[in-house]
Amino acid sequence: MGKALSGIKTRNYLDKSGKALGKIPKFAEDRSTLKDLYRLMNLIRIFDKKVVSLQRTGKMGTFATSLGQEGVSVGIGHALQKDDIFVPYYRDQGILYQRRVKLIEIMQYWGGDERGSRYVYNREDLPISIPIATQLVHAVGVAYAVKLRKQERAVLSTCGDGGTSEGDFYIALNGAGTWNLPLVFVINNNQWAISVPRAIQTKADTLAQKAVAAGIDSIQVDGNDVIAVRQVVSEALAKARSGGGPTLIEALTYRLGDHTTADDASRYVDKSDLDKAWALEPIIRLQSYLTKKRILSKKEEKQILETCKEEVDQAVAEYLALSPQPPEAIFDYQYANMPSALQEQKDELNYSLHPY
Ligand SMILES: Cc1ncc(C[n+]2csc(CCOP(=O)(O)OP(=O)(O)O)c2C)c(N)n1
Ligand SMILES: [Mg+2]
Repeated sequence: MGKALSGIKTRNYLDKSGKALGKIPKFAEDRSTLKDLYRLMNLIRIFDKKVVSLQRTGKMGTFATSLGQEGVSVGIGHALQKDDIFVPYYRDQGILYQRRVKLIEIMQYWGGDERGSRYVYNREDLPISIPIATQLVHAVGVAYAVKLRKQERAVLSTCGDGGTSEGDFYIALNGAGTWNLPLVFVINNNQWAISVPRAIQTKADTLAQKAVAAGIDSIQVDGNDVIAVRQVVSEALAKARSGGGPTLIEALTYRLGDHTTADDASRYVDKSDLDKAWALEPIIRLQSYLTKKRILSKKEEKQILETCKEEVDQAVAEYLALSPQPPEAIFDYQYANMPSALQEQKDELNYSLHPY
């Protein structure tokens, strides 16, 4: 590890056992909001598990779960306001869902059906980005447009810990700082970039401190404490909307599953590290708090899980009932006006599929 940089703060409200460390934020005094956060984290976990089963049975393409990181995506999604703009990476289903992107649309995307990125209820958020950190630069452009139009909106974009080693990450930070943009970056630091551990990803002691050179504010947050994520992101968004400029947030969490369905993490993740991380995961953390505070009864918890399961099952049934896209659809979504070279390839494919 390199030198620790003083002044980078870490925020949490719940300790490891789910006990409040002090005063909780105002929004978390509302019992139904807390139950909603609990419901959302469970919904995403159930959804992720189901999509993996679909992949294993040949009904889905490669998929990235957010197992263990639900506190990060659910906290962010809950903090965003309708008029804000979200520029995602590929492990953000907990945010997308709260942006009114339908579960079926998320499944269509991972199933190779490009129509999934044409969100029915939300046309301004950007589609999922797979090329690492490129979305951060797109977010700078979007935030620049928001600023030019003098709109009171914030833009939020996410990336992983590995993403912070990309040139695009530094370019985006520099642009956000230089132009004092209404932009919030959140790093989902799940401690792994496929099989590369955080410890050898960078010599920097924290990822948050990478903002210092760009002159922008940064903070770490306990990503397994959904209350803290919700609060820290809300504060950064409010600052962005009111002209206070950008923030970099490093959310500390752990990837409890494989990188994607194309990975087998048991080949490189130490079992005892994984066991330790399971003890800190965000759903149990909030559940302990809610139980201690008598906010959630066993009966309510059971009901919540059942409703989540029903919602996921229904979305999956709809997804499975869709007729598959024809092979030539792979040409259809890149350009508004298809270049002639691509048209030729499409014609060739059409001919080989339907020669007579
Ligand atoms: C520009 C680019 N290089 C390489 C890849 C291959 N790749 C996909 S995911 C990944 C690791 C990313 O790790 P991290 O940023 O920590 O995000 P996480 O998947 O852990 O959420 C890599 C190298 C890619 N998608 N894009
Ligand atoms: Mg990572």
